[in-house]
Amino acid sequence: MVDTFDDSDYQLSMDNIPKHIAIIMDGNGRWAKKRGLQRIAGHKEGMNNVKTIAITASDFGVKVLTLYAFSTENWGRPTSEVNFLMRLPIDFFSVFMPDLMKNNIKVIATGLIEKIPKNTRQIIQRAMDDTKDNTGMILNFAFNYGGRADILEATKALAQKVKDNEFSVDAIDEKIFEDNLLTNVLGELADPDLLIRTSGETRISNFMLWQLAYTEMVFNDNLWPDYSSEDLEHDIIKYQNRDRRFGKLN
Ligand code: V07
Repeated sequence: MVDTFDDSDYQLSMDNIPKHIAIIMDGNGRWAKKRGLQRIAGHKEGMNNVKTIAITASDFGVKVLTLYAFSTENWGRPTSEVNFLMRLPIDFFSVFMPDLMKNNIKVIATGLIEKIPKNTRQIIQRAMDDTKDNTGMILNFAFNYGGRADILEATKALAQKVKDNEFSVDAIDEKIFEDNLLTNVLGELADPDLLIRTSGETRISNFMLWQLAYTEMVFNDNLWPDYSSEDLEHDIIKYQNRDRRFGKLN
């Protein structure tokens, strides 16, 4: 049913918009290769598309858009590519800051931020400061993020708190666990309602392992630089035609 779903007759319903959408922006390297360009040209094009999709999501009334920008595993790529990727947030904000302000979008970053180069970190921090009073959509960059690392760090923090007698082992429940994950800043919006992965790959790749427990997933065949506002609309329509049960029967 899900895979044969034809949404051409269906319309977007504005009262069932997923509150939190997470996207794995895959296919930038392949997009470049298809055109005989270097991988970094694909990353640059992908960066421009972040603006388009963020504004569209904001217009639809999405409350949180999480974008998987750099995983803890991406350090294993060639140094030249890693260096290029580390500069993309600088380019991004130097070009798109006015658009973010105009659309009342608030920027945050979740990930092991300490490990990224100082100048990039400072630019991200400044963007977070400059947009902190914006009341619209939260644009959350998962930057140097890994799902297992997130869970491991939470576990260590909890172990330390038990050791410090902040609470007993038995007191640890899902709420306390979530308070120690990197997404705790998102409060009740921490868990995505919809995960989209572009470029036809059907894996989670260590993204938000805890938070994706009940998330609906849509795998779109388009490469990220080609992923359009219409694609986002179609993927949200797919979400709206799913039956979310959270393990219950109803
Ligand atoms: C990156 C462009 C999108 C496709 C995926 C790979 C390349 C935007 C950012 C970014 C990150 C943090 C931030 C502001 C912008 C970014 C990386 C890669 C590493 F605060 N796009 N983009 N960061 N790509």
